[in-house]
Amino acid sequence: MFKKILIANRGEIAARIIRGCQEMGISTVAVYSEADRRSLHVQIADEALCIGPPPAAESYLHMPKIIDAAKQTGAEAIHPGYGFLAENFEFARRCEKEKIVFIGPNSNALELVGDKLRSRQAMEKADIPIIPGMKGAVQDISVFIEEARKIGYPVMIKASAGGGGKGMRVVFDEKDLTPAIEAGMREAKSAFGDESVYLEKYLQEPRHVEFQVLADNHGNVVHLFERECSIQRRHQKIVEETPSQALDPELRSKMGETARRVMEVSGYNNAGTVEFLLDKNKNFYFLEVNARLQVEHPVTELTTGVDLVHQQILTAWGEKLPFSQDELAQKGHAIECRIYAEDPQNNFLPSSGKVLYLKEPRGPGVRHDCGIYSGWDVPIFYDPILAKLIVWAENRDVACQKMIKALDDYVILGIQTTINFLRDVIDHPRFRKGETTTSFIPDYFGDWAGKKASDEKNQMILVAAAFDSFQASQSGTNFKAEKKQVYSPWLSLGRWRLGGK
Ligand code: MV4
Repeated sequence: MFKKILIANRGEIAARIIRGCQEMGISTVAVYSEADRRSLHVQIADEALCIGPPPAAESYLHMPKIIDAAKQTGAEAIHPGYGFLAENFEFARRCEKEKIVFIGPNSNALELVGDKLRSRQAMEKADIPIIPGMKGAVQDISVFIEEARKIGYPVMIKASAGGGGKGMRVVFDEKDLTPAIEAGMREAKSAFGDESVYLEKYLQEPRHVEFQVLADNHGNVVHLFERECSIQRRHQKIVEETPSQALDPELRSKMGETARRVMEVSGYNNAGTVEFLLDKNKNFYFLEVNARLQVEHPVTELTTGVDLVHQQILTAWGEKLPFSQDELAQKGHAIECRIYAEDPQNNFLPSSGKVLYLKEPRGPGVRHDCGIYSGWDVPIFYDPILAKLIVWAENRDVACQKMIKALDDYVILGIQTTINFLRDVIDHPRFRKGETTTSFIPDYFGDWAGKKASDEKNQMILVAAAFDSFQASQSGTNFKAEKKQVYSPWLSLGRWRLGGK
């Protein structure tokens, strides 16, 4: 097995991966920017290396610095987490060239699935259902007009380079088509440096249902069922769950089998996710492959009992998958809420500053994947995700109850967070009924003003925070991340015992 793995990421996901490595007896190397000197991932890793100034382009996205860090520390593999270099096929290729194992798919599969139009073509050839529309990038407006007439309005313009809703436009009428294409091209150009766009049929109020897949280096591919991720705000997921209320066993196995084939067709290995859109009539269409460990992976772990980080490491090492498709099953229900440093009462403006107090929720079936601690300063440079709260219960109703209780118990002081917003989302009658489509947030939470916590709760929180801060001051907590204390029982013993007496 690998002896040492470098984690090319930060925050909660770096902490999650470090934990997974340590559980397997693998030593870990954290890399960090100057803004992250005191970050949690630096404190919990076995070794830590500063790789540059705060901007990601000069640190977490800087390929030569990260490869150097791996060489310098003797790390045999790099886990990229999500975001940053996770889906960068050039980075995967450089790792391959340097004989450092990239814990993710091979660079060719990564290149293919990163190109929306190319993967659409490959999937159509393999009889994977795709949304009706264009399969090639053309510049000629008349081709768009003709295609839109053929498939019928409404249609959607999408960027070939794709992602995050950038360059996307819905068009209900032919007279609006040309300006929408031009606007889409402009937006795609500035977001991706690639102005090519294509057109497909617009699905109204679809659900976003994705399938987790694991593929080893020996041709075995299994799926680990679905995650329902329709609760999104401006293309950012905020709540994910499994199983999806929209699937029955038959549809689930049909979509799962399709997801498996998507990975086979792509020549994919390691963990990945196949995204589908599901329409009102339960037709499903391939959307794209997410070639990484995803933020929402814990709901799959809790319902299948499979540790996805362990499996990523094992398959990267060359092990065969330890289970076949028919040995995998879903049990119970899991829900995840993403905790962001954002102000829901101020248009979700990112919030930075010192975490004055953190009280983590606990209880049976409660998991908290966390990247922060009391006393830490949230930097402004990166994605504002702080932590994830995941619950498991025997069924969806109980899982919702557990989530509400856990959110009620959860306290973060000093910065604005999405905790109270999430509580209202989970408690909404439509959510409780499982009526979750991609228009849920805009329909019911477009103008969320929130509720003030009761004076009594605020007072209790303040007393608890004051007490906690007093305790911290008494114990002389220090945050010297760069000089790591190596724990040795001998250091705490007197000279006479060291002398063997
Ligand atoms: C669509 C669609 C409707 N019709 N494509 C948004 C991000 C991107 N990955 C795909 N997206 C969509 N593509 C067609 N043909 C609606 C969306 C969409 C969406 C999809 C999943 C989750 C949330 C969404 C929110 C708005 C739009």
